[in-house]
Amino acid sequence: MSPGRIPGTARHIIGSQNIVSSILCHSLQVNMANKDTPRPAVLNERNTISLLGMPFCPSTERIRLALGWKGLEYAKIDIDLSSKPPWLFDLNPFGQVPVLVLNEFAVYDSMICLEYLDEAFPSTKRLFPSDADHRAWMRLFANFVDKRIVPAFWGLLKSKGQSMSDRIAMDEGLDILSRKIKVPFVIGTDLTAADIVLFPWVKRLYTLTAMLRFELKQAQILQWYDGVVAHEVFANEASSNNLMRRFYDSYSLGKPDYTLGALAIPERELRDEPETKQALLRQNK
Ligand SMILES: N[C@@H](CCC(=O)N[C@@H](CS)C(=O)NCC(=O)O)C(=O)O
Repeated sequence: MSPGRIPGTARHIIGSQNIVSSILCHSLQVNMANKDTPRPAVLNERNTISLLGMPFCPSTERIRLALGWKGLEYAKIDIDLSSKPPWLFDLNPFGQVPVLVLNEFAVYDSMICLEYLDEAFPSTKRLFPSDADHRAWMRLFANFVDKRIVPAFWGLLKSKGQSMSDRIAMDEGLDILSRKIKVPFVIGTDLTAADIVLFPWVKRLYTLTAMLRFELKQAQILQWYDGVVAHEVFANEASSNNLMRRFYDSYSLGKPDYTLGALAIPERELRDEPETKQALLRQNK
């Protein structure tokens, strides 16, 4: 069990209900479910949070980070997006991940999931500030990431860094963000949804520099990233850089290899292995 998680029986207030959760385990329930995989029984378990996701999906990463920050246990159901199980569409008509399921209620779209987690579990660490202006600012921040950074990222990935318009859009977007971001966290001293929303994208820019032929130069963003990447929640929940590179390599060739998702478990053991200083030293001996 990762540090900071609410172990065993946990008590949460959901809406007006006071729910005592039965054992909520953070375990892999299904590894890369495909069209032939039956609907997992855990989806019907009372008071158990299930996260349907994909190990390399940046939106799923947001939810893993949020659940980690809140110390909420959950059952992980990874989906093979090249062979979607029919029951995924019952939970999200768009057939996308992430999807959060709790007591037969399904929520999708990462930003809506983050807001839902804050409202459903008000006694856990908050992701959003309480006053209207700051909440709106955070939604605008997320909107900027999703409308400016995300499309430029896909454009760079698909063109292997050749698309000049995406290169310019990314640089301009990062310039704007760097003027909004504080350190160690986006709004200053507290970790919030803004850090969680941005992190997976900066991580990808950082990790895929060679593939994207794009160098992140904004000092403020680099400083912010260095700080959050060392934070316990980010260190525990972020996915393996090496597998991520292999996955995006296959994605950029138009054939995303979702089978790599099965290797992402257990992510912690595989994370960064060939890249750590020790491993490099061993290789170079
Ligand atoms: N706006 C959504 C985007 C979700 C999304 O694009 N999910 C991708 C995986 S990262 C997906 O499910 N792709 C499969 C598909 O679109 O068919 C969010 O933030 O949750």
